[in-house]
Amino acid sequence: MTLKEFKLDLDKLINISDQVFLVPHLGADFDAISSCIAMALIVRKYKKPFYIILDEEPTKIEPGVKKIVDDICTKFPIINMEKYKQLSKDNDLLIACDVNRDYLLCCKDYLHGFKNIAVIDHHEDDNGLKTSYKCIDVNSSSTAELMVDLLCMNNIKVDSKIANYLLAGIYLDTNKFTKNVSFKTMDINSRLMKKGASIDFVNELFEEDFLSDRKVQQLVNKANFFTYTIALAISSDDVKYTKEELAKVADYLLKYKVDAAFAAGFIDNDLISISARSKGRIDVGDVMKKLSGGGNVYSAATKIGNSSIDKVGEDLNKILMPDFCKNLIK
Ligand SMILES: [Mn+2]
Repeated sequence: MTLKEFKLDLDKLINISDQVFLVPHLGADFDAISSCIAMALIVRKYKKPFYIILDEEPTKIEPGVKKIVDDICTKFPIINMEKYKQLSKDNDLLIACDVNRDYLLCCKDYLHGFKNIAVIDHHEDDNGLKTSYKCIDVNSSSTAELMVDLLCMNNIKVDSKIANYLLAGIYLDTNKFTKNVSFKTMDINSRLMKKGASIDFVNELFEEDFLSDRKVQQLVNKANFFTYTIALAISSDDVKYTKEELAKVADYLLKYKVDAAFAAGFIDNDLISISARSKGRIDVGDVMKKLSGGGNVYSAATKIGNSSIDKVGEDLNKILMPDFCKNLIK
């Protein structure tokens, strides 16, 4: 549905609900958290109780996101799942921001407890969240971009802080305005900057941790440009990465003359993750689907349990190898 239709539905849904819960995807990033905050501003207009559910260990939250959370927690109620279970009633509305897959929600086992569910997102719809109240725009750079429009439709003005958070969301999902950027994105950026958002502030949120960045660059060094258009970085068995670090490796590799980049490494004992990025000519979402993951043309990922790095590298190689090469090898 269009954003306008979604706004009308949201009007109705918030009005008929007793309380509203807002939830970002697991491993909340700038786009997800800023979208929740913007949505909270909209819900607040209706004078309904609302809560942002963030069920993550403080140490596991991305440092920049943690800064935002620490900053807003006095103004916006942020709760964990324990608290949600105490607060939950019959007539609750859940709004999922920057996510449309049930397994990416901390409340995935409690979805039956919500009277209604609404979704605003820019990721490909995989119908994981069963609801007809969905606004999914895969052409939008980010959910933050959609939220700025939705705030405007609701006549809600944001202060410079929240404008900065939304700009950080767009900055992240466009890999610093290098992909997925349309004139619309730039228009929204300009509107946020008019409200006081600044790239300096956003850059500070993006400051890298030295050790983590060294790890990222070490894996970048291992990248193998095994065809003319694809870069593939496979980590060794003894280093553990975060999903975000693998995403940074893939993002970084896109600066070279490649169409797509993949980074694979352990993110936990017995759990390997692959992060995939593309400039648009190769559909990495399609590639990741073949390894039970998902995503869109530009950005995708998967997790693989009980395997080895070598095996994952081989599988990925097989999928990526052009068919005429496969025939030669046979
Ligand atoms: Mn996003």
